[in-house]
Amino acid sequence: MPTKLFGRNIENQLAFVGLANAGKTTLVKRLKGSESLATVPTMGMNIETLKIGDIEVMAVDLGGQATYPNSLWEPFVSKASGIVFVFDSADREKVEDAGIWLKNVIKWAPEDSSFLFLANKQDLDEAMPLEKIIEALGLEKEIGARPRTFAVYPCSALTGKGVDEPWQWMSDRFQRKFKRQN
Ligand SMILES: Nc1nc2c(ncn2[C@@H]2O[C@H](COP(=O)(O)OP(=O)(O)OP(=O)(O)O)[C@@H](O)[C@H]2O)c(=O)[nH]1
Ligand SMILES: [Mg+2]
Repeated sequence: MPTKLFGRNIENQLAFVGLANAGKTTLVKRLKGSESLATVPTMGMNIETLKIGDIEVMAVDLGGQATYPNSLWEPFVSKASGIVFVFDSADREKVEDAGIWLKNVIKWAPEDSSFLFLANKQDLDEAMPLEKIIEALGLEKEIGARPRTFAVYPCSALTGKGVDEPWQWMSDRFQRKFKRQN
């Protein structure tokens, strides 16, 4: 029997994680096609529904501030089918901190989950290029460990540039999984 959370199958769960201000809520709003991308810091979490083909996906947008990563992320990440780690490419001071949380999230993620790392805020002049981020966070190793289920893309949730391709990747992963279950 599939486990239910708020009346939905949690197998179809997508967890959005990343440090505060990385752009998770902006991204979810864009994926939902919301008219306004205005956000406030997420207190706790927001739960949204996203459509992938004819699959209804529960998107859990988790707050990145203060104590949330410690207390709130693990229960959602450890049951998610898809995990989206949003990284602020322009925040050079928090690279190390982001790397620590990324390692934890990778550890909590189910082995067969689809893991998407997004180097967000690429529209900003001060954004680090993708190659630098891959090197700083040791992403090469993660891709090598699970080449089909771990993907890395640069994007801007604010302008929308580069968002379609990774979302297509995640959609393909969900559709593949859904087909296997039927
Ligand atoms: N320039 C730029 N700004 C962005 C981008 N994505 C988000 N932002 C801005 O970054 C700020 C924080 O965005 P949120 O989406 O609220 O960040 P969050 O990750 O949900 O933050 P928490 O809820 O506190 O964990 C807002 O001012 C956004 O407009 C982007 O791709 N480029
Ligand atoms: Mg938020």
